[in-house]
Amino acid sequence: MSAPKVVVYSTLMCPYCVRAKALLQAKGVEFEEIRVDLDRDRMVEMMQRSGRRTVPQIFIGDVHVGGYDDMAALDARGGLDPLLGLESTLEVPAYGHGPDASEDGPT
Ligand SMILES: N[C@@H](CCC(=O)N[C@@H](CS)C(=O)NCC(=O)O)C(=O)O
Repeated sequence: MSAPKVVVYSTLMCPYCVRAKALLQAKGVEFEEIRVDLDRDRMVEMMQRSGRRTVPQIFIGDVHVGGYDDMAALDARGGLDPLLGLESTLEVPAYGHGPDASEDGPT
């Protein structure tokens, strides 16, 4: 599955933007950063797309995730990685499968 485009509308002096970018970077996700403090047209674009005026505003594909708090909450619910197209990191127990599982699995 191809990864959706991730866009972060941000400004320079913005702790929530720093946290949002750090979370995405920690997941190894590439994103486009749009500095709305440098470009008023992009600020207007952000407000029209999101209906909000605070930064950051994060979009994954066509989905408006919201700000940093929204993205962190989505991540805590396990909803962010699937939206980003990341592989699940859930470990699937091998009980009952394969040659070594017969003595280790639950009865
Ligand atoms: N809960 C929001 C808070 C965002 C926020 O307060 N951003 C500040 C900059 S770091 C902002 O846009 N302040 C301007 C305003 O409140 O109008 C989030 O997690 O993104």
